[in-house]
Amino acid sequence: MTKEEIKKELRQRLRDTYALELEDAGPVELFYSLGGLVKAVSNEKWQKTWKNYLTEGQKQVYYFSIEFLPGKLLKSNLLNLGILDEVRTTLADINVDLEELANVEKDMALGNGGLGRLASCFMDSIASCGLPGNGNGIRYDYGLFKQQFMDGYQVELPDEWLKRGNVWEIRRESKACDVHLFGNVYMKRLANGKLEPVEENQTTVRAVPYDTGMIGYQNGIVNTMRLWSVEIPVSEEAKYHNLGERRTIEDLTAVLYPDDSQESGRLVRLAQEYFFVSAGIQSIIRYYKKLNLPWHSLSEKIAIHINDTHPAMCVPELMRVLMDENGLNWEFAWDITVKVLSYTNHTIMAEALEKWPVYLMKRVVPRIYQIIEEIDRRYVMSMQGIHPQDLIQRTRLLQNDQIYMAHLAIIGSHSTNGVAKIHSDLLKTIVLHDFYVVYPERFNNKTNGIAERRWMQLANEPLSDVMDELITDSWRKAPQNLKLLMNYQNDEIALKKLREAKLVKKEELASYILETTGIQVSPNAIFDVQIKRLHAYKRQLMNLLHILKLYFDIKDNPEIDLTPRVFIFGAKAAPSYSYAKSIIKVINEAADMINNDASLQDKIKVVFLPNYNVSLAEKIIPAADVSEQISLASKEASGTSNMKLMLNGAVTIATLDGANIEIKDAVGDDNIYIFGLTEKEVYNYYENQDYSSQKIYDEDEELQRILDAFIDGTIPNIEFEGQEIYDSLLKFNDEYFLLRDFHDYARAQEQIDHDYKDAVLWQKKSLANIANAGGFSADETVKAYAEDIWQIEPIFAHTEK
Ligand code: 26Y
Repeated sequence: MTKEEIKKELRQRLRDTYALELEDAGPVELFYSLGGLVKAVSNEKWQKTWKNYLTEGQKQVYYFSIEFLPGKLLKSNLLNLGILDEVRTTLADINVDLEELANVEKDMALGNGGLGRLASCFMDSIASCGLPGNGNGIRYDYGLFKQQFMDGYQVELPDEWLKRGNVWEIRRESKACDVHLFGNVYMKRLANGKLEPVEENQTTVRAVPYDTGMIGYQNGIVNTMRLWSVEIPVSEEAKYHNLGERRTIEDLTAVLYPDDSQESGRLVRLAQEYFFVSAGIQSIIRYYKKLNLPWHSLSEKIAIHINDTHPAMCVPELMRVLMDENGLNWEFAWDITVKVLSYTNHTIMAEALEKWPVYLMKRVVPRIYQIIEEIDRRYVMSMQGIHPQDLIQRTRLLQNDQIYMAHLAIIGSHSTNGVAKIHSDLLKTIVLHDFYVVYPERFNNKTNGIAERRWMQLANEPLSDVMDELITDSWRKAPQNLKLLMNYQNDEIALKKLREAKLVKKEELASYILETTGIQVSPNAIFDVQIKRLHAYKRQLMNLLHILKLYFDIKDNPEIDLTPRVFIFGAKAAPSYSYAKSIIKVINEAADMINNDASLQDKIKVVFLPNYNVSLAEKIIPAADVSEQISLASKEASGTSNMKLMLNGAVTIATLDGANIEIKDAVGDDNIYIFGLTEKEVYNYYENQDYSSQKIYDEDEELQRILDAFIDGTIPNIEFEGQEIYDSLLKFNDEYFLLRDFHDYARAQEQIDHDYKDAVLWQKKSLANIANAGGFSADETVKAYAEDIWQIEPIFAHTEK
């Protein structure tokens, strides 16, 4: 598109929709007009893409996820369509700043954290690699809550992201389908002697899909992310004269559950899970039937991926649709189901492993429960004489009146993967070891990856420009080419350019910090960043213990030679997770104390930025010098902010956990700061039960002073929270071994303080991180899924043949 064409299109849209001239339009009108233009350009490609899939009869994957976290789409859509620069300069000609328009867009925050963001990085990469793949999820009316701080406490506000409408989606009423909940089911014997399920008194709801185009990076491909919204079917309207009952139905897709790895076990959540699973499976089978192929070919045309256990009801639902609605027998339907489905596990934390009480499942989806019972019965039967009785009992679906959703997902699919090497190994050797004995061939690893386009090209233009200049722009299509940067490790001019690019982003972040919090920070200080959900195992509290150590060090010795450092936090706590909320409160109070103490001479500052989300991540990550990845070894399945920060030249301080280990292998020991217990040492403590935080405390004056600060009034306004935290560390024996890892952590931090002073040395480390980040591209990850698990091929490859 030329500049003139863009201008003409914008003019027309502004007139048609708003009765405005280009010169009179404000950012909101301009954003929606530009969004409309983008959609018009991409719709043509979208139509071509799906028609192509249909005529080529290519196998497609459907990625089922209860969370998607795309963030804002304007700039990434412009980039992927190849018109970002043209649009930017066209707007500049009429004195409009593209950034201002981009800010009008609300973050699409239909996810909590890692798992949801991964789903969106995969959507970008699947389209960009030309792979036939679609998302299937829920269109929540309210996304993840907005976070504010009041008196240092987290306050949650609703996220009204749809208030001004969503320019990217298309409501497809013609593709709606019915989903049945509640009621009861019994088996009726037919004349031919066969048993048939009869369902009665069900509540029928309408699932209406809203499709969003997932635009591939400059390759003409546009895939579909389909999100389902609940409505009352027209035929049922009369039943719902009672407003309360209406609301109950409409609430089904009203809000995203704000729990990240903390089970909620609520009825509505279960109904949500079934709702998007059933609607998705129905629409896939409807599509398959259009192809006029025999049922046994289903797995040659369709792959369905279960993102964590939230969509695990795919197993019984696909069975139900194949048997009850299409007359297949159990054995045939089961064979197809296992071939079509695959599953990713994202956590080993016990409290995040989904289990549903039998009574709830029976009530919400009685027919599904029947099928689950039968899967369980057949599983137990088929294992008799092959495996010992206790193993069979441990691996079955039904135990203690609960349904183990991970067991359902593993037994009902052909592939189970973890999300980093260590995580996949732990699944095999410990967490899911019994299943590994039963199905060794089903287990595999797929280390997570990130969409480099969003996290470098869009988020960090100064760095991208330097990269283009040094190694040409080939890395934009082929992230592995970032490796070429290694040739510049001893080139002082190149190092200086990288340093200057970082400074630009640090200055921008410093202004943002000043605007939003009133705190003044120097861009010359080390920007030390910990951004992720607030969770005890991620150990934000250990970061704070170290900050307090520095605080006392400066207090004791005002002349101490410390490199000025700004500690930056971004984290939301699940509203029901009170311990996590207490940690937020104490960080905020400690921050206040430190930031207002002139005697510290700005040697340390602490900034907790509210409302961490994708857009805020895009501001923080390019400005980071140090990346905090300090979870207790064995607890973080992978992590993905570690990859984003590395890509932007931050140097990592880390435990040997999740993908940190692979990052260490990629950059080499000199370019990362490793500390702390290993996963083996952690498990040894579990086995020997010989950890005593009290003992460490009793023998350690420094830790005494730091921990006492929580209860002796040193940190103000935390009477309750301070005590709670103090107790968690001593009375309750420090579940995540903070005291055990503290000194090694402080040692690594001291090394950082020392190394940062040597600007060239530090910049070399930073360069090595950027150069080796290409191995963590989501493009590579989805290609591995495509080859090993889904057996799908890029559309180009197919058409070339
Ligand atoms: C059952 C329910 C309460 C629940 C809700 C959300 C359970 C889990 C989750 C979310 C889990 C999650 O986000 N896990 C993260 O997945 C990332 C992508 O694989 C990993 O990088 C990260 O280590 C892991 O914590």
